[in-house]
Parts: sequence; C-alpha cells; structure tokens
Amino acid sequence: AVVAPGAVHVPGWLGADLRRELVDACRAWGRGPVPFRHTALPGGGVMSVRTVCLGWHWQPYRYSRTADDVNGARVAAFPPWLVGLGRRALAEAYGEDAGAGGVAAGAYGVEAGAGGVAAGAYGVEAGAGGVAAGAGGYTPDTALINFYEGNARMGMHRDREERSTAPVVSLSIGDPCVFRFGNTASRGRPWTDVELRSGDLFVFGGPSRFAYHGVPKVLPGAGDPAAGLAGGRLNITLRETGLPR
Ligand code: MD3
Ligand code: FE
Repeated sequence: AVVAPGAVHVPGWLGADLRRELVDACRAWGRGPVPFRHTALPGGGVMSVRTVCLGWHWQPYRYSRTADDVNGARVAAFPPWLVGLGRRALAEAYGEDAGAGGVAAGAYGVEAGAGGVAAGAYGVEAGAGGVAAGAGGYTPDTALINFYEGNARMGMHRDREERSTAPVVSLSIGDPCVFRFGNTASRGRPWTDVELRSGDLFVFGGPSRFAYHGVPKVLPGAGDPAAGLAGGRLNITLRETGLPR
C-alpha cells in the first residue's frame, strides 16, 4: 500500500526463514562488539528502545565509526547480504519496472515515465529504467536495529543525519506496533497511523524520506515464535549514510 508519495508498505514481505535469520543475526550483533544499549540523549534522558548499529554507529545526532558513547569499540561491519536484501526490498516495494506506471509511479506520486521519478527518490540523474537502476545502485552502509520491550516507544522525529537522499528500508519482526507517519513540516498532524506486523517491509523514499515519524505504542503480542523471538519487537532500518567509505 502506498501511504504517501514514496512511502510504501508491503505487509508480510519477510518469510519465516528470513525472519529467523534476521533474529539470530540481531541477537549476535546485540552482544557486541557494541552491545544493545538505551541511547543517552543530550538532554539527559535515555531512549526506551535498545539499539545496536552496523557499519556506522548512530549517536544523537551524528554517525561515527566507534561507539564513543558506549564502549568505544568499532561497530560490526555492514554485511554484503544486507545490501542484497535492501536492494530486493526496494525493487519489490517500488516495482522493478521504471516507467511502467502502476507501483513505481504510484510509489512516488508522479505520472509514469516522468524522468523525475528516480531523480526525486535518489537525488541522482536518471533516465529510463531509473527505478531499477536505483535499486541496483542502492548501497546501504548502516543499519539501526531497535528492540522494543515493555512500554518502549519512539517519539516523532526525522532522520536527518544521513547525507544521502536514498530511501530507508524498514523491516519489522515480533509484536505489532502502531507506526505514525507524519508530514515534513512539523511533528504534529496530519499523520497516518499504520499497524506494522511481523515480516512487514516499509520503504521511505522521495518526498517521504524526511517526514516526521514515530512509534507511539507496541501492541501486546507473543513476539514471533516462528522466528525464534519470544517477545518484543525488532525493527531494522537500512540506510545510506553518504559518508566516505
Ligand atoms: C521514515 N525506527 O530507527 S521504522 C528509526 O520502528 C525509526 O523502530 C522506527 O524511526 C522503528 O529512526 C520506525 C520506520 C522508519 C524509519 C526511518 C525513517 C520510517 C522512516 C526515515 C525517514 C522516513
Ligand atoms: Fe526514524
């Protein structure tokens, strides 16, 4: 479903095998070299979610190679198989077929064949085939992995530390949540609430890339036993930082 131009929700995209593989991988990444931690905010608070990063370490409000706010270690590398997963996610959410109309045009809220489609989404020049080329050229180099337990939630915010306009790929596993997708002007209304469930893919590109969003609540559930997750909610976002190397 196209929630807004560039914001595409694909329910149930991850099969059980991939969900389990991701849960296992997140468990391993969460043990180190930089463990899952409640990120400390500059104002003195801490985030209620626990987060671990790959490739680059996010700390409010910048990326670094080492986790200076945790244990000083260099974060785990961003694995090539996640680049592949990100490209597949993009291709399937936006449609491989540039200019074909349908999904690709709908995703960006522009008419089919408009040359601005891929350019708008990726901030690069694009001709025919721009969407497919864009998906192939998509090279996420960081992942932020959030784990929600108990009453953990995430306030309305924008992700602006990346120096790339490439889309963000979001994968959800475990308990369902209310995801709130807002607008680019303020953290207030209008917004659209969407329930995200285990296995859902959400892609945020084009005009949606810098919109306010948040997770006001996680709904009660049993996690995702088929994926080996007994409780809580895992969200994995893939991003291009636009930073060197
Ligand atoms: C829209 N995570 O890590 S995923 C985050 O479920 C974050 O843990 C939420 O917001 C979560 O920054 C929401 C959906 C999401 C992620 C990044 C976005 C939506 C986005 C970046 C730009 C626009
Ligand atoms: Fe975010």
